[in-house]
Amino acid sequence: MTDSEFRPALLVIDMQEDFCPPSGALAVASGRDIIPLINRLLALPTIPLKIATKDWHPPNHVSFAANHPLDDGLPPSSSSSSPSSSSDANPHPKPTKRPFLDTTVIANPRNPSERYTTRLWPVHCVQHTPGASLVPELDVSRVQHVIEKGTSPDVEMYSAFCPPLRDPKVSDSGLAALLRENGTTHVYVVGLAGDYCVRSTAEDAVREGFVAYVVEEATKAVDPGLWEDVKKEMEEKGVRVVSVDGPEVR
Ligand code: VGL
Ligand code: ZN
Repeated sequence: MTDSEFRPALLVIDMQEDFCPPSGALAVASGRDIIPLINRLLALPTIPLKIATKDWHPPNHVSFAANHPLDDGLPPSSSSSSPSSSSDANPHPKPTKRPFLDTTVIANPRNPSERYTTRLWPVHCVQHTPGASLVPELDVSRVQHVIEKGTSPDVEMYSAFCPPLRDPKVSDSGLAALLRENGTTHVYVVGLAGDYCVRSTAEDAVREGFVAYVVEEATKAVDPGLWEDVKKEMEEKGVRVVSVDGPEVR
């Protein structure tokens, strides 16, 4: 392979307070520990393009368990749901579904039979809140572009490229076009969470025609117990999971 065929980009996914201990609303265990390594990657002069993403939800986002009344008439898809309180502000909150479970949502309000299953989460990364800010230790001075995703209230969006089902209601994030404008051939995906946004972004990168690496030490999973399986599934889709200590990769 000639040098002209290797133009890498670094994609730093969702390094935000809400995904980090000690106080993030959806803290990923050890999520803060990967910041020094990500800063080392950000400092590499051999990577010409560095992009960070932010999960950037409106308060009424579909992925928040607190936005799903228990009695919405839609079947839960996993486990049983029991009431959870939603907000301190309301003295009589309507019981809502619990976070960390899958639920059925209506994809198209004009056609309620169009449904899909998605995982519910605690309220996190609400636009303009402290929890949505990038962690201050991250060396953002090296980042040329910040991409916001998950901004449409009724669409969950793990991938930094575009929503699942390529929903026509939601505009593409512009990431693929940005990479192409820069002549990018290979992407290195790092950040949080390994089993959700990092994974979806890397898989979409392959679909978009890029060579995609996930740097294993530079990510952490919401569910570390499933990480080995997630890695296999990513690799089956053409993502290359690599180690910073491994052989030099191209
Ligand atoms: C993410 C769950 C919900 C992520 C975002 O960044 O991996 N996970 N929203
Ligand atoms: Zn989110």
